Amino acid sequence: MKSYLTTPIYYVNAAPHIGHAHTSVMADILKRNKLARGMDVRLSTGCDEHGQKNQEAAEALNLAPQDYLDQRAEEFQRLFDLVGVDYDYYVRTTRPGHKEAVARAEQQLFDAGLIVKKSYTGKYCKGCEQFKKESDLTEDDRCPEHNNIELELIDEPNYFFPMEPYRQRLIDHINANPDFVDPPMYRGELLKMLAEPLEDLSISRPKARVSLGIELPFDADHVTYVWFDALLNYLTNLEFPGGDYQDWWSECRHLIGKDILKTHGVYWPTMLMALDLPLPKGLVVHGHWLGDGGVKMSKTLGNVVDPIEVAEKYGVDALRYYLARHMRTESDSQISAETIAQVYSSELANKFGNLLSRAGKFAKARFDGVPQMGQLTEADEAVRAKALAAAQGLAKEITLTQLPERVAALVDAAEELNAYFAHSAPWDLMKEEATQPRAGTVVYVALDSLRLLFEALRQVIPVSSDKALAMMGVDLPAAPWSPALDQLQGGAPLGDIEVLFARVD
Ligand code: ME8
Repeated sequence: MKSYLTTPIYYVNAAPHIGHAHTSVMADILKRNKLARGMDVRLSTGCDEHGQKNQEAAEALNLAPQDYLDQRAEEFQRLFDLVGVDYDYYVRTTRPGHKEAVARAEQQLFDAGLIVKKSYTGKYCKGCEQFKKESDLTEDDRCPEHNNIELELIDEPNYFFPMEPYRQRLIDHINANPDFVDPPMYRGELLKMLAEPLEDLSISRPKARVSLGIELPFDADHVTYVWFDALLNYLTNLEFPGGDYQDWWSECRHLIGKDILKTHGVYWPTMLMALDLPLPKGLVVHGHWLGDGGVKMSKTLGNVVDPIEVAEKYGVDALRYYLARHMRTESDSQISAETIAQVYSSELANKFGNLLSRAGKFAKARFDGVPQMGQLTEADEAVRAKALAAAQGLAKEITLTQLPERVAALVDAAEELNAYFAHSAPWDLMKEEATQPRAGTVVYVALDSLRLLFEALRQVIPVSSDKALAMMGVDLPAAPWSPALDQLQGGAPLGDIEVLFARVD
């Protein structure tokens, strides 16, 4: 079975931040979950390179636009590589193949009379790269997403794509496909947006004002750079309209932050309908990370979390783990370097790392490898069952909404294993010959259950999990993965037991 996951393509007018790392890491985790279930998966992430914001950012640095874009695209790619995003497509909208496909799609709509030219007066938010209706604005006439940006009053000829003709069809589609938007809260929001007639979508700017875009094939004085360009990346990655794009397109889900629900839930489906193309399977929406104090991160407030800094200080897996464990899809969540460090130490180091180190070193020193498992007690069976059930939570399909609770179940199981190990005190049992086999059983149960938890954690923190499995001397599980107990072999050697999650001050 195929699956095609996409992330937004990010504006490159500034350095990548935690939000960009977030959606791409989440897509990566969903990809690993699908791979573990034996699916064939493709993942796209990358950059939205055109537009006014990017053009102005290049000008501010006195750089030629292409040089600026090349630098930023590399910087974003370095971040995705650093945080372990296993992407199949790294999108750059300046890629010639993308630009040609966008121009072809525009020509198709223009020829069908679905794009019209008219002069437009309105307020434009550079942050969103969108015109705003009065009803979109805050009381003091600002964009709710970009309070710090002055809206521009624009009066110029633009080409427009009228969306209203597709509104009812889209409502019907959403009603007929309950999982078109996940979680359902955003489905309600989307239907609310569709309750009123839809405006015409501006798809071009005069080249004289903004040059960083794709020239309209039917009017060389105008460029497209707005959503019409960006959204089509999801298709052009697949070499649309050629190749086997249909096989993947029919299995596409877009991961997005709640800020771009309208563009993905209204603009994009209406564009696809006009182009006579099927809609994606669905939208997977998440909330936003807020900085310390529950407010938007900003340099002035000093509450910005830099993903690269965090990854360098605490390790990539500290960051990935925190994102997976603490993001909520239906509300915003807070993040700070301090809370990442706390969770790293209280969960990754103290629960998973600690048990691996204690049980692993004990097994090596006293049993010269994996001990033999003897008769199981009720307590043994209970911790084993808990570990198995927690691992099974990641062998099933996960949604973004479920991810934090599935990870929490692994932590609970690890906590119980730690308590079991401490309470069973195998070091005491080793003192009498008669109870030594029992000590072996305890160590076996702890290690084998922990192995299961790390097999599950491979989807979230692949690098550390694979290291842990190597320390336990086991092969990485093959796909499709089906979690099972008793995969450690009594008498088998263990690898070197090293510190998995080093302490950080
Ligand atoms: O909107 N918390 O690009 P963008 C969580 N180019 N996620 C966040 C976040 C936060 N605080 N801030 C940003 C654009 N994100 C367009 C998209 S797609 C065809 C074109 C993530 O750079 C989240 O996924 O503003 C959000 O939707 C996206 O970055 C916006 O990125």
